[in-house]
Amino acid sequence: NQRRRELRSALKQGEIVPYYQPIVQFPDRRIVAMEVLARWNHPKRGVLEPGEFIELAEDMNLITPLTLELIRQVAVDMRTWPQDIRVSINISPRQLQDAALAESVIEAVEQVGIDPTRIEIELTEDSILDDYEMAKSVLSIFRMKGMTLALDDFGTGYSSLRHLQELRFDRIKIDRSFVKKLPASGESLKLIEAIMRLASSFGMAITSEGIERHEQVMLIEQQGVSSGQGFLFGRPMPSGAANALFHRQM
Ligand code: G
Ligand code: G
Ligand code: G
Ligand code: NA
Ligand code: MN
Repeated sequence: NQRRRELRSALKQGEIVPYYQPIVQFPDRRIVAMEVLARWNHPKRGVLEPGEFIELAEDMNLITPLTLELIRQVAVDMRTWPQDIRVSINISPRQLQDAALAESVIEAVEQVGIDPTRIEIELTEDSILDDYEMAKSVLSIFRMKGMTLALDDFGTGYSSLRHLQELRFDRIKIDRSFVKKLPASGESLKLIEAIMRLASSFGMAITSEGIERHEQVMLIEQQGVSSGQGFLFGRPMPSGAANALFHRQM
């Protein structure tokens, strides 16, 4: 149908672009990384969010070409960023079920010359469940290249503690639903505390998503969370705005 044709041509025309959301470290709130979030610069409908096209791209087997296209653009953008800034890239469940797809991501990274240790791969809990053994081996391919692994939206999915330990994630990203209820909710704070203890006993860092208020930062910092992301620090922005941000920080 028409949506499919449009998406296919959008990818060819360079209408799919990376937006960047800052990730800051605590306590100094310096930007240490950017999460890459896909956007569709639609000629008629304006800037479309992933909810409108990622699933379609998955259905059409276009998610890997889309990821590779983003990586190419990210590589160009990173050339003008400070050397120590890292990026976080989202990978779909389907991309974890096929070793060839992981290899092609790695190939793209090598081709464009990004240092793989500057890349973190973000995946959701559910993405490891379809074929756990396959997911495990695909993740080890990324790890061998020096990329780090983050478990996204933690606390909302179904992964078991055994998976968490076996897959050796470098980082857990606390889902924004936990942070949203702070500072009012003591229950949310307890959950964050528990996740924090779990992560540190497994040697994983924690990044909190969805930070919108200063009061939330203070509570989260007290828990020992090492970095955070949210509208308080910056919304997802196009590459020009990201560049300007680094210019100010330097
Ligand atoms: O960008 P937004 O802020 O609306 O992101 C919504 C969701 O879309 C995120 O949770 C993220 O997991 C997903 N997403 C964004 N960009 C990509 C991408 O390049 N690949 C995949 N697989 N998912 C993405
Ligand atoms: O939080 P941790 O101590 O693991 O951070 C290790 C390094 O990774 C930091 O020096 C910083 O450069 C980077 N970092 C911190 N948080 C994030 C994050 O959420 N995503 C990515 N890609 N890198 C991060
Ligand atoms: O799901 P994933 O963690 O990959 O998500 C990034 C999504 O979260 C994007 O859609 C982004 O716009 C959104 N997001 C990032 N920071 C905030 C925030 O502080 N508040 C809310 N409500 N959404 C946020
Ligand atoms: Na994500
Ligand atoms: Mn994320």
